[in-house]
This record gives sequence, structure tokens and C-alpha cells, in this order.
Amino acid sequence: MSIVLFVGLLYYIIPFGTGINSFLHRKVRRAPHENYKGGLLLNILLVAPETKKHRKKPLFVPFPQASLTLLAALTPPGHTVQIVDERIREIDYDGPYDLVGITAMTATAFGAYAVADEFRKRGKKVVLGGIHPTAIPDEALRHADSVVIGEAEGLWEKVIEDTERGTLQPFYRREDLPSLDGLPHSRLDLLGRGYLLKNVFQTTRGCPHGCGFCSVSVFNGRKYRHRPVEDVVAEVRENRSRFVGFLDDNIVGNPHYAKELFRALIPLRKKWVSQGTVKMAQDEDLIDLAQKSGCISLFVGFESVNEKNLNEMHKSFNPVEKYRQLIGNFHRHRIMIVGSFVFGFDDDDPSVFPDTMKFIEETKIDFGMFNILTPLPGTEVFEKFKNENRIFSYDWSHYDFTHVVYHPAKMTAEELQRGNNEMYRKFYTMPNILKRTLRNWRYTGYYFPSSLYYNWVSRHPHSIDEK
Ligand code: B12
Ligand code: SF4
Repeated sequence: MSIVLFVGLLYYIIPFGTGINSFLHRKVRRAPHENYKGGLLLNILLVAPETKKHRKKPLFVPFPQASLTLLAALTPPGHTVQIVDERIREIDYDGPYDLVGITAMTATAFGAYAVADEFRKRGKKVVLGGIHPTAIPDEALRHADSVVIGEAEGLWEKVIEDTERGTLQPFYRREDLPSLDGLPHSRLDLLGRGYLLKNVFQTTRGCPHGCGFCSVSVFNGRKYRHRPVEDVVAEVRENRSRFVGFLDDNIVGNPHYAKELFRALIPLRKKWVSQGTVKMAQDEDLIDLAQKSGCISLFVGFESVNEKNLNEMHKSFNPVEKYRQLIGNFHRHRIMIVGSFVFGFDDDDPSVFPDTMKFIEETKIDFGMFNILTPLPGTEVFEKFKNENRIFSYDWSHYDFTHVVYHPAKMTAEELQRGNNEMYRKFYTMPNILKRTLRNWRYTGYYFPSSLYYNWVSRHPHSIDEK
């Protein structure tokens, strides 16, 4: 834990513009070719792009891009694979790469296209994949030789084969969703330093709910698929870190599976964080097993304290009237709650900000994540706002939940932007952080540095028209 504290403090103390920070910028090193006896030997680079180009890079970001460590693991043996995370490292555009794979979500799409264009100028073959290229493949293809649509298991291997043969196709798509049985262990060893939490795993994909603002069920399907418990446990066991993260959208989506997983995790004596739901605190057995297996913090999407909004977004399964009691149950099990709230629903007027803050203070939620409703391409909200002519910006780099890109119904875009910025500023003041750190003294090493990160975020507010 003390390492996490140290790492977090470094991130906070060494701001973006210092010399130490730029000294630590590293170029991608060229890996030696292996003596491969199969088909053509490929030198593959996998890139996680930045949202926007930053003059100085931070020392740390929260998590790595799990898609890339998985693609590296799916790559047939013999090929050389490197991963570069542009958020913390410089890209070597002149490296001897035969194939460059770039991942993109909507917020990073322009960043991904810029990287793709640079490589293509140098004659490199570029493949784009991930949630945004899947939502708008034709847009992505303007910047790439090839676009992988949807989950990549079974397709990435084909991309590599076709690159070897010189027969790369414009689109690779699978009609079904892949089974998660027998997935290879992610190549976390290919990641450099610079992550607050590097050891991350996935146990499930998909979500049966269809919340109007979320792209998960559109992309990963409306059914939970899970990896066999023994596969997950084997991968976690082989990892030496005591502190791990599960990148699931809802690790308790299937309570029966979750209980089995938690029971199997207990002997590993790890501490872990993930995403869950408020409702899980109604199941005493489930929350008890989560605690026993090492859960210390869960990200929970409360979204709104207004039931009208939740109904409109098809999220009425969130039991607003029971929130207080359920949060108390998490705390009794020593599980911290990262509460995520979204502002700008059609029933939100400016009173939503003080109302939400009052709710957070009363319920003693430990972290607050404040998001501006964002019409992500492919979602119901995108179609609705587009049809109503309410979207005023298609700058994808602003589709990061911290910029307003549409006209809200009951307040101005400026009021929404300012209100969200203020939520961060008020929640993450130093006196508030210290007060909550005392409350969460058991997890000081995790709680304090993470809070300092958000204190930094709160001091760098966004505006609607920034370029
Ligand atoms: C973990 C996570 C995070 C982490 C880590 C993100 C990161 N940069 O790695 C944190 C908390 C930091 C985060 C931040 C954000 N996130 Co996030 N995050 C997730 C989450 C829960 C899991 C992602 C994951 O690791 N999946 C596991 C991997 C294995 O799956 P995958 O990424 O889908 O990859 C597969 C395929 O897509 C494909 N693929 C992907 N890339 C490529 C590339 C190539 C070349 C190929 C061939 C294939 C391919 O192959 C993989 C294997 O099948 C997803 C939800 C979800 N289910 O996707 C949201 C999600 C991706 N996040 C989302 C958003 C909006 C954000 C933020 C903008 C939010 C914010 N408020 O700031 C930021 C952006 C940060 C940034 N600039 O990177 C949205 C994106 C929506 C969209 N349409 O773009 C999602 C889908 C959540 C949602 N509810 O809608 N996030
Ligand atoms: S917001 Fe959560 S519950 Fe709703 S569809 Fe997305 S992942 Fe599922």
C-alpha cells in the first residue's frame, strides 16, 4: 500500500511541466527480432492514444489499456509485439513496424486518427479497433488500412495472417460474440511503468441492461458472458501483485457466478477494486463474500438521485429510496464507494447540483465521479439528441464526460458545464479530503493519493469552447 501512496504522491507532486517529468519521457525501444521459423515475421506496435496532444505528459495514469495487453496475448507466437501508451510515452514513428494496431474509444478517436495518419505517411500498415471504430467504421477507415469491428478474438489472428500474406481487408467483423473460455493471459509484462494500478483483469463482458447513455450493451451485447472461474483465478494467482483490479462493468451482474468467483479468490489473499451496483448490498451473502475475497472499493453508477431521470434512461432498477441504507451496508463491510453521477438529463435543472451534493454528504460516499451526459455514437441518447438537433459539437475529444456537447433541456450548456466543474471543486477540497481520509484510515495508502489526483482534476476545470 505504501507504494501506491508513494506513486500517487509523485503523480501529484511532479506536475505536468517540470524537468523531472520530461526527463522521464521515454522513447519506445526497438525489440530484437526473434528467430521465428514460421511464416513472415512481423514487428507489431500496439498504441493507446491520448485524448488530446499534451505538451508535457503526466508521470502516471490510472489504468493501462486492457485491450492491448489482450491483443498481444492473442498474437500467434513468433511475432514481436510492443505496446506504447501515448498518455505517458512518446511514440517512435520511425520504428521498423510492419503493423500498427491502435485502440480507440470516442474520446480518443481524434488522437487515434492523428497517430494513424502519421504512421500511414511513413507507409506503415495501420489497423484501428475498439468501441468507436465499431460504432463508426467508415469514419475510422479514412485513417487506416483496416478496421476491426467488435470484439477481436478470432479476428486479430486473421489480421496478422492477412498482413503476412499482403491481403489485408478493409473490414474484419464477426457476427457473433466470442466465448470467453480459455482466453490467454494478458501480456501485462509488456507494459512499462506509469500506472496507479497496472495489474488488471476482466471476468465478464456484456450487460443485460440497456441504459440509454451507455455503449456497453450496444458493443458487448445484452447478455453477461463470463470467463470460467478457474481461468480468472489462474491468471490472478500467477500475478505477484497483492493489489489488483477487475475491469468489469459489473462484477456482480450474475450473483451466482460472482459468489463462486469470490469464494475462489479468498485463498489468494489479494486486495481488489472493481465496479458493482448499489443493489448488491441487498444480498448479505454476496457483499460478505466480496469483503472476504479482498474487495476494498467499488465503482457504483448511481447516475442520478432523481427517479424520473433513471426511468427515462431505462435505469429504474436503481432503488433510489434505499440508497442510504445500502451504502451503509457497504461501509459496514469496509468497502469504499466510488459514486458516479451524471448531470444533464432532461429532467435536470440547476438544482440537481446542490441536491446531489447533499445526498453524497448524507450518505458518506467516499469518492465522487461527476460526469456530463454525453451522447456517445451508437447509443439511444445520441440518436435522440441528433434527431432533436441538440448536438452542437462533434469534436470527439470532447466526448469524455467532462465537456458539454449538446443543449440540455432545463438549463443552459454553460450552467451544466460550470455545475459539473463545481461539483469536483467542492467535493475535493483539502479539508474534505483529510476528513474522508480519517474516515477511511484503513485504506489511507489508496484513498489519499487517489483523492489528491482528483483534487488536481478539480483545479483544472474544462470549458465548452476550449480547443
Ligand atoms: C476500464 C475502463 C476505463 C479505465 C481505463 C481506460 C483506459 N484508457 O484503458 C478508466 C477508468 C481510466 C477509464 C476512463 C475513461 N473511460 Co472507460 N471504460 C473502462 C471499461 C469499464 C473497460 C475497458 C476494458 O478494459 N475492457 C477490456 C478490453 C479487453 O475490452 P475492449 O477494450 O473492448 O477491447 C476489445 C475490443 O474492443 C477490441 N479492441 C479494442 N481496441 C482494439 C484495437 C485493435 C487494433 C483491435 C484489432 C481490436 C481492438 O479487442 C479487444 C478484445 O476483444 C469500459 C467499459 C467496457 N466494457 O468496455 C469503459 C469505457 C470504455 N470507458 C468509457 C469512457 C467514456 C471513458 C472516459 C472518457 C470517461 C471519463 N469520464 O473520463 C475515460 C477516458 C480515458 C482515456 N482517455 O483513456 C466508455 C467509452 C464509450 C465510447 N463510446 O467511447 C466505456 C465503454 C464505458 C461506457 N459506459 O460507455 N475507462
Ligand atoms: S450503465 Fe451500467 S447497467 Fe447500464 S447498460 Fe451500461 S454497463 Fe449496463
